[in-house]
Amino acid sequence: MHKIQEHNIFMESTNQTLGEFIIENQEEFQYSSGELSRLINSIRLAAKVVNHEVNKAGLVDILGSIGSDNIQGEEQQKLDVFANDTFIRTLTNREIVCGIASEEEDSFINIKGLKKENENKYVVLIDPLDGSSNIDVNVSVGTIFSIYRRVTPIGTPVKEEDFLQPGNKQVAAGYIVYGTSTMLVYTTGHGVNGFTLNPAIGTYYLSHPNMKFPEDGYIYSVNQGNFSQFNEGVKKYIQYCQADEDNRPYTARYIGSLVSDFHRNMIKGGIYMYPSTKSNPNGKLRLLYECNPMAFIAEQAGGKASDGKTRILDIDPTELHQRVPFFCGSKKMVDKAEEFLKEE
Ligand code: AHM
Ligand code: MG
Repeated sequence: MHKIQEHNIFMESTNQTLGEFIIENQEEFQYSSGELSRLINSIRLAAKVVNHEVNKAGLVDILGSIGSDNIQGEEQQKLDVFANDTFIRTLTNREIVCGIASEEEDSFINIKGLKKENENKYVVLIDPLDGSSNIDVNVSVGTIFSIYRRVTPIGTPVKEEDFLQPGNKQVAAGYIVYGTSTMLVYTTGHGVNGFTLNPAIGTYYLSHPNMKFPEDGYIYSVNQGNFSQFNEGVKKYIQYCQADEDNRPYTARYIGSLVSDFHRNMIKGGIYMYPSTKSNPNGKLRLLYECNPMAFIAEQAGGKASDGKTRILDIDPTELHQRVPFFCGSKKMVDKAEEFLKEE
């Protein structure tokens, strides 16, 4: 049986708020002008609004589908639309970015300045409500965001190439998990910090400073219902996880909400996998909205993210809604999964 690992759950309580933390760490940003800080502040605000709505989902007529499909033919839930609108509206009204791409939008959005040219440097890519099929059953969902500096000239309309950058060019990335408590976790390339929302006063407090993936873990998270559709390497790795040897079998935990599965694995040690399947040869998850930001956070927390062979952050994207197989988590576990995949 597996031995219980030491968790890196941080019980220290600090009184530092997210707002204070952002100001204090502003100089860490390479091109600090306060713009990135204001951008993260806007995301923090939008996340509070979405959190409020998610939490009353069971009370009001907000559950269920609105009967339209998004670009990828998936049914959009009402809260998906609400979260998408909230993030886009907040970032647009505050004129804080020059462009936004969202998992829920067909194409990217160019943000024009109201009074003068938009001189902002950053573009945001967002999955406004990830795992939304879980909302109806009161299971945690999340928001994922990723921030890049534009590559086209400031003051001109953004182009697709501003969004199609490899993940190693991200300047910040984060997620919000709307769980038993609401947390915002983010990185600007200087480690990963987690903030918990105190709903009574609407303030996030630094609750998980310097989060780290345990180097090894004992949890594997995969939709095992797809087992018959996985390739041999993935099947063998899953069998390895289940074998009664050394410190195995591992524990299987799969919420079906990437943010929540990732968050648990980062705290306890584990691997999340969404491999290619016969019906989805590139897996299900989107490189730009889901895999890159999670990979950046994972690496900043000492973990690893791979498509099975290549580092996620080194993949050159070719389209906005591109999908890739995803293996992410404790470094030793991802290394092991790659070993099995290489043998193919
Ligand atoms: P979504 O962006 O449409 O919500 O899909 C992404 C979600 C992930 O959060 C989750 O890990 C995965 O899809 C679950 O997929 P499946 O139900 O195929 O296991
Ligand atoms: Mg998603």
